[in-house]
Amino acid sequence: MKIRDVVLTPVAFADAPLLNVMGVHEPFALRSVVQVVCDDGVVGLGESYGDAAFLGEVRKVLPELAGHGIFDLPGLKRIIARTLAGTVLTDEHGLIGGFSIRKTIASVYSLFEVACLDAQGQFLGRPVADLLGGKARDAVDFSAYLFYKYGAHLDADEDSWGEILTPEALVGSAQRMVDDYGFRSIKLKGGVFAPEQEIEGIRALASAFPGHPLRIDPNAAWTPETSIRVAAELDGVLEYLEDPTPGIEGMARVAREASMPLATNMCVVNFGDLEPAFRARAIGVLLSDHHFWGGMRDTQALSVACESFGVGLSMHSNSHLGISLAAMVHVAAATPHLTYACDTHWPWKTADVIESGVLDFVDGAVAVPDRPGLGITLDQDALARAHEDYVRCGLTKRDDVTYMRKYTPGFEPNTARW
Ligand code: GKR
Ligand code: MG
Repeated sequence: MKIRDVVLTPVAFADAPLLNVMGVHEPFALRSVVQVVCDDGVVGLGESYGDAAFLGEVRKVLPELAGHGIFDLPGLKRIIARTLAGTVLTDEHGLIGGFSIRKTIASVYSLFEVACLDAQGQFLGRPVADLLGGKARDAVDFSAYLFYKYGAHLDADEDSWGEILTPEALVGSAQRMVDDYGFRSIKLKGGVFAPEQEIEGIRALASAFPGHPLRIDPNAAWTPETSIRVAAELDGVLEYLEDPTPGIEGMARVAREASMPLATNMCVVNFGDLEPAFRARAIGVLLSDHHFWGGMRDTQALSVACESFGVGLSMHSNSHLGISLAAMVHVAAATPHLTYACDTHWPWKTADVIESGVLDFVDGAVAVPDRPGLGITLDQDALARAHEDYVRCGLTKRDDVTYMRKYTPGFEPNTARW
């Protein structure tokens, strides 16, 4: 089973004007889709970032892959490491931590690892979760991912969610997500308003949804002092407090005072960060993400490291489509030490590139597809439409800051600003 060809398709899909510490989501989110075509006609699928810098790295690797065996994943990693030697990929949205050669290689490798595992599974007639050691659970729990948001994009009509800027509107959006998907855990993306206002939002959610575990993630918008104060005010209310402040040292300072565990997808973003973070007892929960932690098997390795040091595991999300969701579900299912419901941006999108009906949410969870590979089918017409949207929208990178300045001239993103 060798790779005959790899087709890379940049795509865009409509996104809502969701607010975060860096600004506001643009009208389209960018992704990349790869089809790894094998010599017997099997096609493995992968999905990842779609910004020009990432696509540029992926394109360097493409000519090196023809003839490579899909079961030789260490060899695949060597090809990618050799081809990308010296490159440090930087995203500009600043929401998933620092940059390194290791993270660049891990991100590009992950895209192809997922596609090769999908192809392996189709060849063997087994779901990817089986190739990863088997299911530790039949369905994977996800959280309701709430955002403050504007009612409409610039020059556009109001979307179906409307404006979400008040505690009442937050509760309304949570109700819609809980009704439509059955989520239990609820996460609020913070770092948008002064902490007092966001505390009020969390309190409103706590009284509207008793018994639902709650989290807030301001993407390091607060100083350690503010974070300690917020942690005290939300004592007994949060299941975890995600990235309140920048850096391992700052997080460790907050962790010493906070009653709830601190979680991160910003200050621990590759294996080299584990030792300093664990030594400093900076975090109680790590948000894994196969897209930048080196794929599905390295995510499992990460989970073992976390378990060994008494650290819980959750899962980070960025705006994504169905291929990524399928990969998230398979790896989450095959990772015994996964201690919290995973994040997903799923409810915010209105289109996809895969055929529907496989990844449905029931009681907040997605059942692991039992078909071979990832268990999903690419919809070629939908892929073509998403590629046309990519070309038409003209975006080449995620830039929440510049878009925010069109709503609020002079807006300056700044972590630890409160
Ligand atoms: O979609 O705006 C967003 C999120 O803020 C995302 O970019 C983050 O990476 O969800 C992420 C997080 O947990 O930090
Ligand atoms: Mg986060």
